Parts: sequence; structure tokens; C-alpha cells
Amino acid sequence: MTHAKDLALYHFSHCPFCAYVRREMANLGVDFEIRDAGADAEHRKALKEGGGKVQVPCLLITAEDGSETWLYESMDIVAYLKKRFAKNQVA
Ligand SMILES: N[C@@H](CCC(=O)N[C@@H](CS)C(=O)NCC(=O)O)C(=O)O
Repeated sequence: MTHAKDLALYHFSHCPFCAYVRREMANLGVDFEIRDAGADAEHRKALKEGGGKVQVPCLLITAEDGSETWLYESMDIVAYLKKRFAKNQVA
């Protein structure tokens, strides 16, 4: 299992698009911080201010220089994860 410190996923626990991303994380053998933007007001605020809207899933990618990319859309997030972690894939 690879732990990616530069990634964090904003999600809602009952969102099917978020479940899709979490399932693909498991398939790819990668984990990173998961932040509940439904239950946690601070995470919700950070998502709105950083990404521009409260829509989940959203993947926060923090570069070495501290710059942030807020990636929305489950299919785009999964494409990014596959491109980066496909070599880890277990199934
Ligand atoms: N096309 C988007 C759809 C995401 C979506 O509709 N997410 C819902 C939750 S399931 C959402 O964030 N709605 C905004 C809200 O509930 O405030 C994707 O595939 O990621």
C-alpha cells in the first residue's frame, strides 16, 4: 500500500461518486487522507474556499512548493490516480 502525503480527498460518506473514487483507491493500492466535507464544517469551508464550490469528490493535490490543485469530477480524479498509481494495481 502506498501512502500519498500530497493528496487528500474531500468526500461525503453517502455519495456514490465518492464511493467510486474510494473503491479505485483500494484497487490501485493507494491511500491518503480522507476529509468528510459533510460532517466537518472546517473541511467544508476549506473545500469551498480552496476549490471554489462544495462539490464532492474533490482531490486536493499539494505540490512540493505548496501550490494546490483542487481536482473535481470523480472520473477525472480516477484518471489521475490510475495514471499515477496504475503500477500498484492489485486487480
Ligand atoms: N459529476 C460529479 C458529480 C458529483 C456530485 O453530484 N456530488 C454531489 C454529492 S453525491 C455533491 O457534491 N453535491 C453538492 C452538495 O450536495 O452540496 C462527479 O462525478 O464527481
